Amino acid sequence: MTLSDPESFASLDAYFRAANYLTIGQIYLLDNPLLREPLRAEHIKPRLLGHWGTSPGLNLIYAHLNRVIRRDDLNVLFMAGPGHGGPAVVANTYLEGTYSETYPNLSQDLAGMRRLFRQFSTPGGIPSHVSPPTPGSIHEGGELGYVLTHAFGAVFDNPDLIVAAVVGDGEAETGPLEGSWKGISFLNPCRDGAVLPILHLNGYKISGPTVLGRSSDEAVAQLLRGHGYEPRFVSGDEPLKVHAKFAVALDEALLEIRAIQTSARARGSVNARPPWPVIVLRTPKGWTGPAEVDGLAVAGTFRSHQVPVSEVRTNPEHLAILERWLQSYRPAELFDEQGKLRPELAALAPSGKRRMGANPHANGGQLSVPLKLRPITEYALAVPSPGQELHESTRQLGQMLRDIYRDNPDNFRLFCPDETNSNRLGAVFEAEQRCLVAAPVPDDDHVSPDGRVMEVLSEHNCQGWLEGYALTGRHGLFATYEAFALIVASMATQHAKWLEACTELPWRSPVPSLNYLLTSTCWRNDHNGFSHQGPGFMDTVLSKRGTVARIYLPPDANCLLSVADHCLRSKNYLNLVIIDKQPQLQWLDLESAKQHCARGASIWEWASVDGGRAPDVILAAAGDTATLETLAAAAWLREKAPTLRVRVVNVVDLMTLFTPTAHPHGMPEDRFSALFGLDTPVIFAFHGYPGTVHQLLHGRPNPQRFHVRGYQEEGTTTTPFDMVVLNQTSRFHLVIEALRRVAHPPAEANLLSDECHEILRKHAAYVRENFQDMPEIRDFSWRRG
Ligand SMILES: Cc1ncc(C[n+]2csc(CCOP(=O)(O)OP(=O)(O)O)c2C)c(N)n1
Ligand SMILES: [Mg+2]
Repeated sequence: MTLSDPESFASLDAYFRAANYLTIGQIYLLDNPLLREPLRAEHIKPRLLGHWGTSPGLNLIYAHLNRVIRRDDLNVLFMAGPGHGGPAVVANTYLEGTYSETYPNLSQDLAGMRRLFRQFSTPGGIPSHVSPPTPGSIHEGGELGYVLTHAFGAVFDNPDLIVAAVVGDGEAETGPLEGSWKGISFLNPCRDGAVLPILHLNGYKISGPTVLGRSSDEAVAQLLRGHGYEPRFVSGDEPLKVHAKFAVALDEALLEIRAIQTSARARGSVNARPPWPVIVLRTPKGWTGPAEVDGLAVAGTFRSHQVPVSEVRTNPEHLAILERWLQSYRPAELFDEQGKLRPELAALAPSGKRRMGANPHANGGQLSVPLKLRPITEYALAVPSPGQELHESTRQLGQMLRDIYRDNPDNFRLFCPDETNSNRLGAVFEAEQRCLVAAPVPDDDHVSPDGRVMEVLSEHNCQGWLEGYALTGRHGLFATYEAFALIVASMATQHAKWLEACTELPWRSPVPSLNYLLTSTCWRNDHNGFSHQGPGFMDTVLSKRGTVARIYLPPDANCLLSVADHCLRSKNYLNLVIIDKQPQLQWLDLESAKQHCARGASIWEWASVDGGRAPDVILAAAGDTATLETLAAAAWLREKAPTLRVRVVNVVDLMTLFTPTAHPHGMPEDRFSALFGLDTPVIFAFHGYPGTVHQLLHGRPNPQRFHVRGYQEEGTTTTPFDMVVLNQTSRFHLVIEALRRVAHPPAEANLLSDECHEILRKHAAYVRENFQDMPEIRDFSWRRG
C-alpha cells in the first residue's frame, strides 16, 4: 500500500462502505437486510430513530485506526465524542467480530444482521448512542463535551494506551470540551499513555453551523497551537482521496506520539509540555448520503444530522432514494452469500484484544486491582470522651490518602480544583506532588511533571478524568467545595446512568466507585459567604437509582475514616461523602464510629436522656454541623428540662432513611421504628435542604411528625453560629421546636422557649458588635454525666 496513492485504499474503502451500510441498515431496516429483494415499505421501521450525519466520519476514522493497530500492534481505545453516532460504532464492532462475541445471537450472517438492524433504537433493543451495551465503549457521548476529559482520564498511568478521541465541531463549542484541551499539561509521556484528538469539522451541529467549521484552517490551527497541539489537516469529499490523506496524517501523528514517548522515556523525565498531535478532519456532514431530498440539499448540510430521508414508508420516492443510497455501497461486494463480511475485508480488522471493541481497558473492572489500604487505626483520633476536643477531621483523611499514594503508586489519584491544602488533605504532599508538565519555578510548592495529585481548576476535568480513570479500572477521589460540585451535577448524572445501565450487562465487570468528598460546606464557608453555600449536589445524587447512589454524612474524623475506607473498596457506586474541613468536635472513638457507620444510623445512648423508656422527643441529626447543634440542644435540654426524655439519633448513611423498597440501604421498618418510634415527634437537624429529608421519609410511619431544619438559602460571610441561626437550625431553634412539638411539654416549656429567643436576640447583637460568636457558643463542649 502506498499511502499517497488513493487507489491502494480500495479495500479500506470497501470496509468503510460496509460500516456505512450497516449504519444505515440499523437506522432504517426491519427486514431484507442485504437488499436481496427489492426494498418495500414493510422492510422499513415504523419509527426512524438515530443519527446518520456524524456516522461516516466515525466509520472513516475507525477503519483507519484498524489499519494502524494491525500494522503496529497498537493498544487503542476509541471514543466518539458525538456519541449519537452509536450505529456507526456498533457497525464497526460487528464488522470486527466483537459484537457477535459479546452477543452471540447477533451472529455474522444474514439472520444476525437482521437482528442487529432490528434491535437498534427499538423497544427491548439497544439505545441509539455509544452506550454501555456497545463493546469497547466507556464514553456514551450523549451529553456532549466530555470526550477529551474521559480520554485523558483513561490514559493516566496507562503508558501503553492510546485513546483516539473524536471531537464533534458542535461539541467543541461546549465549555467542558474547550477546557479539556488542557489535559496535555497534566499528561506525562513517561508514565501516561496518549490521547489523539480528531477534531471532526463536518460543519454543523443539529441545524446550525459550527464556529470551528466556519473558521479557516489557519484560525483553527492557531487555536490548537495555543492549546499546545500540533495540528494536521485532512479535508475532502472524495473517499479514496480522503483515505490517502487521512492515512498520512494518522501515520505522522502516531510517529509523533511515539517520538514524544520514546524520548521522554529514554530521558526518564519531562520538564516541558511536548507538542502533541491533533488531526483536524473536514468531511461533509452525512458524507456519502443522499445529495438531495425533495429538492433540498442533504449531504454536506445539517439536514443529514439524524434521518436524512424520513418518509420512506409512505413516499415511494423516498423509498427509492433509500434503496439507491444503500445500493451505492454495493453490499453484494462486501458480504458473502451467508451475509458475512468477505474474508479479505474481515482481515482488515485487528484480532483478539487489539480490536477496539475488545480492548480490556474498556471493561476496566476486569483489569482493576483493589487498592492497598492500611488499617484505619493508623489515622484514627483518640476520643476518650465525646465532644471534648476540636480537630480538623479531613486532616486524618489526608494521612490516609498519603499512604494510599505510597502503597498504590500507579493505581490511585486525587482530583481536586486546587483545594487539596485548603481542604486539609495536605498530608498527601508528604508522598506525592501536584502534577504539571511544565518547567518548575523556585517557589512552586510540591509541583512536578511526575506528580500525581491532579489539581486543575476545572470541576469538569476533575470529574471527567476520574470517570475515565475509574472506568478503566483505577481508583480515585474527587475532593471539591460543596457548592461547586453542582457544576458537575450533569456529568455525575450521566456517570450514574452509565453505571445503572452496566448493572444490567453481565459482561461488564464492576468498576471502582466514583468517590466524592465535599468539604468547605455551606455551614462553614466562613471566608466566602453566600455564593459558596449550596448543599444541592446531594439532591442530584439522591435522585439516582439505589443500585448506584450512596450519600454519607460522617459527623467526625473517625466516622469519616470508616466511610472512606468503605467507599474506596466499593464498586459501581457514586459515593458522596460530605464533611467540613474546619475544626470540629469529635464524638466517637474508632470502634464506635465503625459500628455507627456500619449501621448507618444509630441512637447515641450517651447523649440521650430517656431512662430506657420511650422518649418524649427525638433529636436527630445528619451532617457535622447538624450533629453539633443537635448535641448542644440535647445538652441544653438535659440541663434545663431534666424531666424531658430526649433521644439523640445520628444518621451517617442518608439512604438508610429511605424505605427498603426505595433503596437497598433503606432500614427495615422495625429498625426504623426502633430508632424513631412510631409517633414520637422528631426534630431533625439536617445538613442540606429540609425538603430532602421529607422526600426520604416518604412511606415511613407518620412522616408529618418529622420537623426538619436545614439550609434554607440564608447566608452570607458571617460567623459559624450565625449561619445556623440564619437558617433556623441552631441549637436554640431545635430546642424551641422540641418544646413546641412534645405531647406533654414540661412545666417550664414556655419559660425555656422565651429564654432561647432571648439568647438568639443576644446572639444577633453580640455578633454584630464583636464579629465573633458568643463565648458560650465558641467554647461549647459536651458535658459528661
Ligand atoms: C451538552 C449537549 N447539548 C446539546 C445536545 C443536543 N445535541 C445532540 S447532537 C448535537 C449536535 C452535535 O454537533 P457535533 O458535535 O458537531 O456532532 P456531529 O456534527 O458530528 O453530529 C446537539 C446540539 C447534546 N447532546 N449535549
Ligand atoms: Mg458537527
